[in-house]
Amino acid sequence: MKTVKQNVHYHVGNENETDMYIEILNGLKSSPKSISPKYFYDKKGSELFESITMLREYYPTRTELFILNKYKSEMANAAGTNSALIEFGSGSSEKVRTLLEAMPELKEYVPIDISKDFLYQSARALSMEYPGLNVYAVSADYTAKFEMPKLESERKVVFFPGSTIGNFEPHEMEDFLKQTAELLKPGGGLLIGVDLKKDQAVLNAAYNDKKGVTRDFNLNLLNRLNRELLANFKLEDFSHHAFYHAEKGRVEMHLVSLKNQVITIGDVQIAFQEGETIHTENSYKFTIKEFHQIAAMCGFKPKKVWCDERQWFTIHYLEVI
Ligand code: AVJ
Repeated sequence: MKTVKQNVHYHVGNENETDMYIEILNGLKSSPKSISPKYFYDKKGSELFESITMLREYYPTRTELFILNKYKSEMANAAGTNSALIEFGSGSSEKVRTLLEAMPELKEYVPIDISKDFLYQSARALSMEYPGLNVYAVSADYTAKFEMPKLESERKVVFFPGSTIGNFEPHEMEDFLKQTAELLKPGGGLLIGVDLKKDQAVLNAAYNDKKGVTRDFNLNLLNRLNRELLANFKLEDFSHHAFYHAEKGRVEMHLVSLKNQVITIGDVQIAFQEGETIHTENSYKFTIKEFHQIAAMCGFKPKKVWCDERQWFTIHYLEVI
């Protein structure tokens, strides 16, 4: 039998044992009530997010891809040769393909994602498209400690697109950047997508699209709790509320209870007052200067920043000092 030389390798970086039931119940028993935005992404939620990225009002994905495409050679230059490229939250590895076009000499790519099956499938597909590239798929929660496979390259560069960093609270963002600096070691690079502060009307429209896809995305969380945690939320008794909070510099998303009601999750009861909300997401926005200051506190030296003409979105390249 002919053996096929495989250029894809699978690793378990950490086991993701945080119990969804416990985490969600804690959030709903707190005051104010909250649920982490990471729970948006069940199958339906991932599909709805995909639809969001194609909405006229939702500029981040489109703008980031435009910047990536326009400046990919400069980014490849900054990343340097003989670096391994590590991607956090790689998903289908769609964005990295643009970058890879400008990095034909890249030898090692390490996609890291929490959803194992999808990650392995995407890594396999990518490895077949790039026979000269070694793909090390790592299933892990990259916000926690995880183990890396042994790599040949001298340097590491982390690619973290999507402005996902905007979902972190300030202290979580600091922990994350410090942990990333530790992984990268001095001289290592971070190529990261960061959404900018801008006209509030643009921000509000991006999270309140006319078609109501963002509303469905937010409400789908309740469907997920009904299905996976045996809850009995009635979706018609909650509404989508998203707004830019200027003092906090973030878009907030909430699910608003439209009446006094008691819902059950398994055998636990949760009471809602009319108007009470579940806070489901923060999406922080930054100025270039703000982001540079935070990064500097965490051991990064800003090297380069690429932007679209309207100055709505940035991709930063930073190096660990
Ligand atoms: C995936 C976190 C970047 O904050 O814009 C889109 C998620 N939420 N519409 C964002 C999201 C509502 C998105 N991120």
